Amino acid sequence: MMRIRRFEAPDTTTALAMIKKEMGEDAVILSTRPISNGKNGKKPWLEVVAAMDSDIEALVNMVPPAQPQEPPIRTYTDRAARQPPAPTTAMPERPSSAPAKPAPPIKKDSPPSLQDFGQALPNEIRSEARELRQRFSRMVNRRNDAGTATAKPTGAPSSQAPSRPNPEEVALWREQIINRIQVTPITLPPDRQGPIILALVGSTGVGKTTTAAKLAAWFSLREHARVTLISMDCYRIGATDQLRTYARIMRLPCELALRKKDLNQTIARHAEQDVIIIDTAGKSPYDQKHIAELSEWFSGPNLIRPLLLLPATAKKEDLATIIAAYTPLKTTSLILTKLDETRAYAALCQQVATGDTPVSCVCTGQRVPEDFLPASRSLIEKLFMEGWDAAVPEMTSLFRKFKL
Ligand SMILES: Nc1nc2c(ncn2[C@@H]2O[C@H](COP(=O)(O)OP(=O)(O)OP(=O)(O)O)[C@@H](O)[C@H]2O)c(=O)[nH]1
Ligand SMILES: [Mg+2]
Repeated sequence: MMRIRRFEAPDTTTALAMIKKEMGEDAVILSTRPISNGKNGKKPWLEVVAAMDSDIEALVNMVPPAQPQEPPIRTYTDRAARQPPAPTTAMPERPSSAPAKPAPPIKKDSPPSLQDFGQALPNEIRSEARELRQRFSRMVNRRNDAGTATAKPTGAPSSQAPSRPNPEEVALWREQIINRIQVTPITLPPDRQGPIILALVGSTGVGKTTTAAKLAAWFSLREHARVTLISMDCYRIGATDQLRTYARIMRLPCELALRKKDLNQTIARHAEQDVIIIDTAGKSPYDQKHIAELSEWFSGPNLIRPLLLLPATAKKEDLATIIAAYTPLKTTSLILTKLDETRAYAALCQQVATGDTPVSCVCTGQRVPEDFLPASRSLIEKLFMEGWDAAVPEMTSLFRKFKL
């Protein structure tokens, strides 16, 4: 019986369907690689090597003593795909019913083989095999669900489609995602009673202090508002000096508040201001204690609006983690930073569109105050639909309009 099988298909969906049909739900994918790059009018083609979980365990438990020097476990999938050495295992060029050829006997001085490190590390390989199988079945389930998910935008690529979605479909899908993004630039309500208080929160190094200075400049220079800066960052050496330096250049008051009591007293002292901007310490989104502490500090008599900074350079999973981690703070809006440091906005766009929190500002570089703009729908659309280069003229004209 064939155990490790090689499949060729025009795309992953078709390959997965073939594997599922021929090998069942327990099959795991050992490797995938393109075997034609689609150049010269040729359609791209894919080679997928798959195996049964039980076969991997059989390979592991079979055969001779371990070599003293073992290669790292991570090479397992590559090696398994290239040289399956088990006597009962063969890998045909194409799926076929031909009988399996026995593998050549292993020489004593031959390099370490699959069996060797399988012998030494069976548990690790078993757990990797299990993980691969779970990933495979998650992939299959996701594709099966895609067609029935009601939350998906209409026109989304269907799981049933035998080939890749065409560019028009993708553009339509992207447009529908972008349309879901809420955009609400921060403004000063004319009928406000007391200052609006904005607290910048987010992971380490996302641009909180720089954006605090940009926001202060925006309100002070553009809106002619009275602005106070407060630093609550006693965590990093020099953090307060960084904000103080910006404040000194802009001739704005800057205070330090290290506890909830200090914060409320400082806010009370600056009650005649139009805007108070609080800079907080950056911590890991997994630091729940820090987020609970912020939540506690911001509760109380003053309405403090937490603004969550999301860097365009973060991975999709990390953005989702950050958004989820800061949910207890009830963030009122999002500030997108470091948009200039990448040209790939799909992850950010998707994550921002997933929630209801509006985008209020965008940061496009390190310069204070220049590289900052209040969010506008047309800018967000341009950037996420057409990319950085297409959005630059729009940004330039907005900078000119705001005369920063
Ligand atoms: N390219 C680029 N760099 C930025 C942007 N915003 C901030 N930076 C840079 O990112 C670095 C970190 O910025 P900070 O403002 O200190 O970040 P932070 O979130 O206050 O950092 P911590 O307080 O340490 O958590 C600095 O070098 C900034 O100049 C941006 O929009 N684009
Ligand atoms: Mg900072």
